[in-house]
Amino acid sequence: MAVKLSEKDEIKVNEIVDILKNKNSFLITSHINIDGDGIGSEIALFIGLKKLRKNVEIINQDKLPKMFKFLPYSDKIKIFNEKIKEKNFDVGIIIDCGNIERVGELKDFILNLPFLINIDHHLTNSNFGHINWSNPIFSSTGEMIYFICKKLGQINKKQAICLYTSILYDTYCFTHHLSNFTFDIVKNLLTKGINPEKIAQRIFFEKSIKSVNLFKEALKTFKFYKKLSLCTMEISNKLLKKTRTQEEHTEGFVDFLISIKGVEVGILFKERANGVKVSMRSKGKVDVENIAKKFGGGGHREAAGCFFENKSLKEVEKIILKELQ
Ligand SMILES: [Mn+2]
Repeated sequence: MAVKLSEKDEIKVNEIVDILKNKNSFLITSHINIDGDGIGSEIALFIGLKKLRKNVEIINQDKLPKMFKFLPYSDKIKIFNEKIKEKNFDVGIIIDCGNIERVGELKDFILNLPFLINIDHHLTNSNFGHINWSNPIFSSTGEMIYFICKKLGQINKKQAICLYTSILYDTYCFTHHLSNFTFDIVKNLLTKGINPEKIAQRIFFEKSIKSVNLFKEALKTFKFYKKLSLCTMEISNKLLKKTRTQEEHTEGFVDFLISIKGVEVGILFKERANGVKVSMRSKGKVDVENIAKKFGGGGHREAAGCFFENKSLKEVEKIILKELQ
C-alpha cells in the first residue's frame, strides 16, 4: 500500500492547491545555479497549471544547464531580466529554496508579489511565504510537487518525466536521502510510460569530453586527509580557461569524491570570478549542512554548499579544513 502523507503535509497540499485553483497568474522559480530537482519540479507544476488553463511562467536567475534540455517545455523557461520586472503575477511559487536569498536577482521582484508559496525540503527554512510547506523528510521537492500535481488532476507522461528527473537527481540515482515515499512515487511515475534508462543516461551517464578533460586536470589537485576521512579537489579559473569549460562541467565531481571507500566527506572548491564556491558531500556521519550554514550557505546533512566572496581558493580551503578538524 502506498505511504500516505501526514495530516500536517496533507493540510499544506490542500492549502496550496486551493490557491492554484483560485488564482490566475503564477510565477514559478527556484534557486540560483538551478539543478535537476528545481527544474523538474518547476516544469511538472507548470504543466499542472497549464492544464487548468492558468497563466504561468517559469523564470530563473540562471540559464538552464544543457543536460536538462531534454525535459519537456525546457525551452519555455525564461531568464530574469528588466522586461520581466514590468509583469504582474498573482502568485509567486518558490521551489527548493531554504530562504528567499536563494532566488538570486529575482528576490525584490518576488517579494513584491501579492502572494508567495514556499515549497522546500531543506533542513532549515526561513518561512518567507504566505504559505510555507517545508519538510526535510522528502527526498526532493519533486516528491512534494508530485502530491500537488496529483491533486490538480491526472499526472501525465511529461510531468512524470520531470518528477522522475527531480527525484533521480536529488537522490543521486537512488543512493542517498531516500524518503518513505520515493519508491511508491517512482512506481507510479513508471506507469506513465516514461523511459527511466534514458533519463538516467541524460543526467548521470553522458559526460562530455570537455567535462572528462576538466576532471583529468582536477584530479591532479586531489587530496586525501586520512585522519579526517576527507578528500578534496579544486577547480581554479585558470583550469576552466585551459580546458575551455564552465562550472556546469564539474557536475558529478564532488559525488565522485564521496564514492571513495573510507571517505566520509568530499569537498569540491570552485573558484569563480568573485570568490569560491564550496560543494560538500557526506556519507552521513558529518553534517555538512551545519558547516555550510556557518558561512551563509545551506543544503542537507549529506549535501550542502556555501560561497565565500572575495576569497582565494587557498584561504577558503584553510577555513573549511579548520572547521572539519
Ligand atoms: Mn532539492
